[in-house]
Amino acid sequence: MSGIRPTGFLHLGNYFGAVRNYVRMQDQYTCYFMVADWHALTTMTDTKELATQVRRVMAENIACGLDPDKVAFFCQSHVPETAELYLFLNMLAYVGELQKTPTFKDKVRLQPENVNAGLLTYPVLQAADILLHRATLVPVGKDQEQHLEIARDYAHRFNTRYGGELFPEPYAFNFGESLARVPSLDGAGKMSKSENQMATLYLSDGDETIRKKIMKAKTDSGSGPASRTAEGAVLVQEKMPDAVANLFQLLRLVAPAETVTAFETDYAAGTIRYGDMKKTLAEGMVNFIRPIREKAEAIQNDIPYLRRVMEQGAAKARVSAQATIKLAQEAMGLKYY
Ligand code: AQP
Repeated sequence: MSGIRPTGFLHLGNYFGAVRNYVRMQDQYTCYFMVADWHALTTMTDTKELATQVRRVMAENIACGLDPDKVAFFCQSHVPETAELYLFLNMLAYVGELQKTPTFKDKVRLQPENVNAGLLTYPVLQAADILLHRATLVPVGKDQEQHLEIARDYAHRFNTRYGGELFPEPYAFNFGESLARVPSLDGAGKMSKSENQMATLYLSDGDETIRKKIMKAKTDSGSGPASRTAEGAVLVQEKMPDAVANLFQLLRLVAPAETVTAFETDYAAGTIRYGDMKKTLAEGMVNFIRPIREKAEAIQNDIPYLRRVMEQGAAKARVSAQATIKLAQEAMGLKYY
């Protein structure tokens, strides 16, 4: 189980942190993936573009290889059972704990004029999304790791308070590897839909935009760990600067291993030419993003098809959701006859 907020165009972070794993999981697991439109409402006050954005995120997931026939791919608000479980879990969520969540603190900083209760209880809604399908594996990026800890707490608290083992503990999942965190091109934080847009590569970016963004990315003034000053003195850097490490991380995502090794060797020798590295990275990204962009554009405009996908996805998700809600009600003693 996992989800993505329809707050803008998908970017490389969403792809490598989440969607790539959705696609890898779809042949091996029973999967529930959703577009988290209720979550979007915590930060989105103007909903005029919401419908377009929901369709776009749906289209982009499908363009990346997600097959709506293999998984339940749905829109969060089409599964109203989510709201019932959210209410139940709110009774297990402590306000003090929620206030300490780093993502809540970040949002308070970013939108001080709109610190709504939905923002505070975002982790509760997210736990409801996951526990509703009694999911155990949650393919997400590094930024979501802490929310999974909260979801595990609620699963445990529910089982302890009401008895039984209804909810298994969910874990962030990346096929045994550490969780992905795709850095922004300016080295200041992660790529994100709603922040840092000039330093984020979107799956909708045109070829020239991709090239421009990458050529502007920060590097280093030298040419590797041992570089020379204008006076000829040798400077040795102990640690690869973050901006350069970020570029290598991005290069590894789209370039063959030999190409990465060649640039690493140049870097170690102090002879790397960052302009060449960026050009290689830009072409790798263009070739990676272009087919996804073109496919997503076509799907996004096919509203009857997307409607079928959403209806089919919600129908599958509601079977699992209704079964869980029934069991939760029974465990809680909400059965009066
Ligand atoms: N940079 C990233 N690297 C790896 N994974 C990432 N994810 C997001 N950014 C990165 C993963 O993508 C999934 C969807 O998360 P989201 O909808 O919260 O995406 P976002 O880009 O973070 O969107 P917003 O709207 O801009 O959210 P905020 O304001 O929270 O940053 C998740 O699995 C996430 O881990």
